[in-house]
Amino acid sequence: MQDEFGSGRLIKAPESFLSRADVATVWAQSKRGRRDFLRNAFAAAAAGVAAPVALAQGNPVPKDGGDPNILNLPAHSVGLGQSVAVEGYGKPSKYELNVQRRQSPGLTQTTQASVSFAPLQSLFGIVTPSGLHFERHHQGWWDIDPSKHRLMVNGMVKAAKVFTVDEIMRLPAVSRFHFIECGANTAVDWGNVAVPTVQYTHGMVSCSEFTGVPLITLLELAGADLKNGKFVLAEGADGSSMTRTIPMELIKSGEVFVAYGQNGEMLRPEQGYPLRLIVPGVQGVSWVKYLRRLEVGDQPYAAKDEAIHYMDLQPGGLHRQYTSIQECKSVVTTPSGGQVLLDQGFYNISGLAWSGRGKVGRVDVSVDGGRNWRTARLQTPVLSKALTRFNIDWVWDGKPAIIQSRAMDDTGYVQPTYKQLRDVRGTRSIYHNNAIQSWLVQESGEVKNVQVS
Ligand SMILES: Nc1nc2c(c(=O)[nH]1)N[C@H]1C(S)=C(S)[C@@H](COP(=O)(O)O)O[C@H]1N2
Ligand SMILES: [Mo]
Repeated sequence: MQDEFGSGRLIKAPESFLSRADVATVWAQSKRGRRDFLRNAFAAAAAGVAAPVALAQGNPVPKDGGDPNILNLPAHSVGLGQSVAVEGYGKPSKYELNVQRRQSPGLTQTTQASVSFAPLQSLFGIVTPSGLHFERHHQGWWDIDPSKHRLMVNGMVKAAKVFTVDEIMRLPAVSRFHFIECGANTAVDWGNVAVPTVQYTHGMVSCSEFTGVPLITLLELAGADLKNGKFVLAEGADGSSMTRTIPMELIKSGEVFVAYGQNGEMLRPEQGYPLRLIVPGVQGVSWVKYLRRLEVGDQPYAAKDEAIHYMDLQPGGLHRQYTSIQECKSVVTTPSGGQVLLDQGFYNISGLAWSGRGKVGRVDVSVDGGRNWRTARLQTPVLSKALTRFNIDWVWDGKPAIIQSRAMDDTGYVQPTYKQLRDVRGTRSIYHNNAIQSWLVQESGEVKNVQVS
């Protein structure tokens, strides 16, 4: 049961799944089977008859004469499995091949300067498996030799300092869970409904446990002027010359760090191996990958990725610049666009919420397009500037329903409706669309992306 868009685990059960009735039959047979097994074994021993032929191939006949596979167990329950470490680095089950990052056809002119979206509809909890982390490259990705890579700290410092990756890995480390969201996530839905699944509407967000060294430590080691230095320019080593200004206030908070680790192992090449900047709460573009230089300065740099791109168009020809924080946002991932509800009855509505300003405080869910709201359960852990998983019970009566989630963060900020957002920003914005998402459940059970103002 796979579909073109990989909308994930269809809620409709595939034929190959056991129904509840089947499960009950199997369970009853298994209990009866165990009794029969004992009875047969005793009878055979008493009568001294020949042992029955084994049912499963290659299954030795036990000496006591009992039927080794009277339960008619599948091969995997009676034979030998695979050897350990057949592959030194494991892979997901072959039944999960539909869980993939995906590109949006026609979105960009070249696949090097493009995006792949994370399959949010297929993920549980809050961590994005590294191989499914969304990708955004401006000039393609590289697998850089860490022994040759260097990170320089210069500008308003006592003496410019160059670090090797090994030197950085010897320093005191921190590990923290954070989400990264591209400022352009949900951008195609500004004007109207544009894409069918949550992978394409919201899949430019991911969450990992990152490990590395606080940026302030590196600045101190270089003797940076932390009084007059107000900004740091971060620069990447790929052809895009990705450069972003990071305010010193954020760095002094200790939250910004230079990472080499992701989910317990080294960063993936697509994520900036061997070094990337982690700027919690701030839009993805500031999380410079293949980080090679940090320059301390006393004013914002107005780099190309701040002066031309990543600005928000406003009505009347105005625009906003340096709007870096990803405001509070949420989305229901199940049920979501492209999925099909099997039949009426119980469903666990599940989704993700996040805020660039701190922790998620509350998530409300509506199944009637925003008329009535119920508060969802937040799944622990609820971490600052990390994805937060929410769940809520729902009994579907088979009638059309519009499912929405509305998150609130611990500053009290509430995720806006499309109308509220468009009143301020118009419809020509690209970045920073954090509006409430709506999924229409049709009578057929099919779920569609819709917009409710
Ligand atoms: N060096 C470098 N850093 C970069 C980019 C890039 O193209 N080159 N893309 C930026 C953008 S726009 C985003 S959204 C994030 C994407 O990170 P990811 O590919 O790990 O998801 O990296 C940012 N850092
Ligand atoms: Mo981005």
